[in-house]
Amino acid sequence: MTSDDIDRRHRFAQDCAREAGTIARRYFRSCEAPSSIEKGRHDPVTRADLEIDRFLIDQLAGAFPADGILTEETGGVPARHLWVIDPIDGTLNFARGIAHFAVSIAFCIDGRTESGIVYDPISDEIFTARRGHGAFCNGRPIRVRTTQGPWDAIVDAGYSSRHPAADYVRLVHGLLAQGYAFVQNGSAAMGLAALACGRIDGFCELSLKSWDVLAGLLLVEEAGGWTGGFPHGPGLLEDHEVLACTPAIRQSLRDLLLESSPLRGKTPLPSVQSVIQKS
Ligand code: LIP
Repeated sequence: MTSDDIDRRHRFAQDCAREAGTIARRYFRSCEAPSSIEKGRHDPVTRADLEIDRFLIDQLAGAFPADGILTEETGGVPARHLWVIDPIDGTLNFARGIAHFAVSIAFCIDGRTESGIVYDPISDEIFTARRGHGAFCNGRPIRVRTTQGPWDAIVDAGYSSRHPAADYVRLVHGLLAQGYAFVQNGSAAMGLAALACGRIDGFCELSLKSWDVLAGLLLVEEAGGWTGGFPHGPGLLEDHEVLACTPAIRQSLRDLLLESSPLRGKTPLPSVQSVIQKS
């Protein structure tokens, strides 16, 4: 696939994300929004998730019929050329009328994310990154903050009911003990976008899916931040620990996550380099 082919997909995905955002806005805080089904504890799916999921699959499959597609609501199988989509990341916020959710679209080639789009339909901010070409918000270049240390840093520590609460409590305790300010805003894609544009300093969660984070992780990397990556191949279908932050607090957050994770000390987080080499 040529660079022009990737560019075409990168531009097309931005148009799709904006249209998907129009659907989300139509449902948001409307009487239709509460019609949600619980997939798990604090893990709903709404009519809007399903409609956007279908819309994005139709658009992308129509424009690029040979590409594979993996989405939160429909699933899919890993492929060489693969779209990884979360129609609404932060569905619990969306379903409760909290304006903090996003459409997330990533395009990957041979296990490497090449394009990432995170669209916030409420603020009308579109965060975009193309590997090797930088990260942008509404077309303007973005960079991560220059963090001085924990006392100067805000970390979004996402919580998933799929993971033992005790590990999460240990993680939050560790963050506070080291002097970090901590938030839990309920959308991994939005957390990573906020990190990429310098609003916060770190994002971590003990258990996340590829569709929640692939686009956001590329935003952070292209904005000068550090990420622990995300396994591709069959790993795209599983839950994994995710960490991304500004370079200054990388070691401190890696240590905290190791102390909190159930495999404490046994499986060090991979470096970005090793993740890229493996894929
Ligand atoms: C959700 C997130 C949220 C995270 C949950 C969940 P969904 O995704 O991004 O931040 O804490 O584990 O996966 O279900 O709203 O797309």
